[in-house]
Amino acid sequence: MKVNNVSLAAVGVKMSQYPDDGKPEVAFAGKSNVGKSTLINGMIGRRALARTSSQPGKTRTINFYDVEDVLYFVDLPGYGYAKAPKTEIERWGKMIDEYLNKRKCLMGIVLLVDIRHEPGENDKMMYDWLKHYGYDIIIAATKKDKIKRSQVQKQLSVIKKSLNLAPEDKLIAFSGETKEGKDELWAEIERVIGYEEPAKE
Ligand SMILES: Nc1nc2c(ncn2[C@@H]2O[C@H](COP(=O)(O)OP(=O)(O)OP(=O)(O)O)[C@@H](O)[C@H]2O)c(=O)[nH]1
Ligand SMILES: [Mg+2]
Repeated sequence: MKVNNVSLAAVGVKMSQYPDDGKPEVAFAGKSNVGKSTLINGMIGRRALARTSSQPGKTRTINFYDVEDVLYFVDLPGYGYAKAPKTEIERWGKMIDEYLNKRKCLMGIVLLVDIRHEPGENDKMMYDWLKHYGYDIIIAATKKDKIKRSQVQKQLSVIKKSLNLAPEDKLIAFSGETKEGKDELWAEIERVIGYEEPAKE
């Protein structure tokens, strides 16, 4: 998709605050600091529309980005930020749970994992849970620029094995620095929402 127009359409913590125009949406989930907001910026070609930080726990609300009036990109707060107060972790859990459980126009999830590490227990739980609910899942292995090219295939195999990916799940390496993986990821997102490029005049 050629992206020219993106805007932050809604910020919320409960269902009544989320957009209700029925446009399809794709959500970005993953551990705190894995690079969700960075990946969203890369996909829409904006340097800093989604706020990022080197400190985990940056995104605390559910943020809806309207992309070309075609779909929403949904930036979720990351899980597994141990330093957050317990009450906040609980609130976070409920918010994500409700969103993933009840959101009718949610067509697919991009689950981000760090290409350098074997996925953790939280990643496995999230994957199994998403699978259980029957979502289309795309795994994005982020921070590709942080490892040697010769290590990429090996790390992808580790991730595939560790999450026990199903044959239909797509696994794509991505870098927020070089934007490698962007076109492949866009193709998958378009497939998930059933988007077809408008015919040229
Ligand atoms: N080198 C490199 N750094 C990255 C990449 N993706 C993210 N980062 C860095 O990792 C840090 C966290 O990125 P964010 O995009 O804020 O992570 P997040 O998943 O949105 O984090 P939360 O909002 O806390 O859940 C920032 O310092 C980013 O610059 C990447 O592909 N390559
Ligand atoms: Mg974020």
